[in-house]
Amino acid sequence: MSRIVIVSNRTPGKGPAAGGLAVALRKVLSRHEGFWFGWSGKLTETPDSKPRMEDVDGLKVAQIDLSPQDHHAYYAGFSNSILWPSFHLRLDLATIESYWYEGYRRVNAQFAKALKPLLRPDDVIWVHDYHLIPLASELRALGAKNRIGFYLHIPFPTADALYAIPHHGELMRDLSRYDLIGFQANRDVAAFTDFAEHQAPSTFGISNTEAVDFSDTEVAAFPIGSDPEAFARLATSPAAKKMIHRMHRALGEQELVLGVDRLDYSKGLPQRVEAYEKLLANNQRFRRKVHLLQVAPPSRDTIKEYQETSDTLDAICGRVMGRFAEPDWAPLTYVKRTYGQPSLAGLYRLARVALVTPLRDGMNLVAHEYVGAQDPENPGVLILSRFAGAAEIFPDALLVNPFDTDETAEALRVALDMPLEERKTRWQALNRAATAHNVDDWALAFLERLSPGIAEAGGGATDVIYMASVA
Ligand code: ADQ
Repeated sequence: MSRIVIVSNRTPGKGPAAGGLAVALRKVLSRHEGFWFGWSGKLTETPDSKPRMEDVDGLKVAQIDLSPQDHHAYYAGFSNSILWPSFHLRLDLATIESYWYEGYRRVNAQFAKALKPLLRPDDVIWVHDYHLIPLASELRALGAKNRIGFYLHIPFPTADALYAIPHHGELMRDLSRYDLIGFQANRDVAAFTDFAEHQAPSTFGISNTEAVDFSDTEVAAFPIGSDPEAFARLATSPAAKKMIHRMHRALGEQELVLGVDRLDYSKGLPQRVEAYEKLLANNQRFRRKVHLLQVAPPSRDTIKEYQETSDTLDAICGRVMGRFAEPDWAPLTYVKRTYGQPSLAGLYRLARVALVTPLRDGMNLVAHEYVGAQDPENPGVLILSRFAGAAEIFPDALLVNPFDTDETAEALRVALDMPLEERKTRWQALNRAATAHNVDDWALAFLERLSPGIAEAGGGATDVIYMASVA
């Protein structure tokens, strides 16, 4: 029986997985036999090229270490200072150092060299995310003829932003070595197709002047989701109730407006707080009646642009406090830490409004989780950026342009004033959509398209090899 090999940047660690993606991928592996391959999280000057096979909470994981220099160039450098900002259309935040590309390719070659000896001819390989675009090319160069699929968790850029990425021609050629490319949203498929059909190859230098042939690569949208039923259960768990109780004591009669994000410039946090500031400025009646809780644990904080986003957010939260706080009332709380899923589910359940307003996002799982955790008899309102992939799934949210803070402030007013009947009608539609796009079906749909029949065959025991790098 074919095994499934999942490859991502980081291998999963022991204990409960923090992010939605890690939870989703673990789920695949709990149903299919196999393993997960990726970076161990360890840095060493002389990494062993042979992977270590370990059992991590019942999951087979093969992992390699990396040298600090290679890891820096590959991860903080090319992946997160060039690809991430460019794919999110933030060219102003991209930093280009030409040697980072060499490190990026070197790490992908190391991954391929370590993974290839573990492969059987009929293994099906599922590679995750922008850190590993060249992996199929590197594996093919070593003779791998397996079915290899690639899933991009972040948005695909417009052609202009793509052309701003050094070596974009090689990266596109790398993508053409996959049998299947999965995107989050139709928007991404359209951007990719636009590039593929109207390539303007570089005439600078002697390489990359030929258009890339994508005729052997299938491309489709596979919108990821969460597990809404699990969030519904979690939201009434003892840990969630404890969090709700704690918050009730702190909030009294105030309505909770909630934001939950990694601290990343793509999430639109300063604009969000500014919209809240406008709500309070324009509508005196909401003062003392609402409270914004923004949960935003730091992420990638060795990168300058992330530190700057953190400073900006500190400043704007301070400004709103200074403008509206009184000795016995604070308009907002800003918490920089992670919570377990049950506590998070409690916060979602209590929140009258969720502000999910990224400037650009592949999908955004917080939107899915919030919908899953609502009380059907008294659901809250989802305010969602039209630039999140989730906007294609949730047309019944209040869709906003996150750059237009007046519009978001007005959406907040509408959400806080929304009658129960309308909240219920909207939530029922949102919950149907979240259920229809649950994470289990997402994984099966991708695998089934990559290798027809594999999902059914895997009911209990397909071998899954997960060679991966989760951001
Ligand atoms: P992210 O950019 O990390 O993911 P998102 O989809 O919102 O964004 O996922 C965040 C996950 O982290 C959620 O599951 C959330 O519960 C969790 N999380 C966030 N803050 C937390 C906190 N303070 N404590 C605990 N957990 C927290 C990337 C892409 C997205 C895409 C996902 C999955 O950028 O667009 O939806 O991958 O494909």
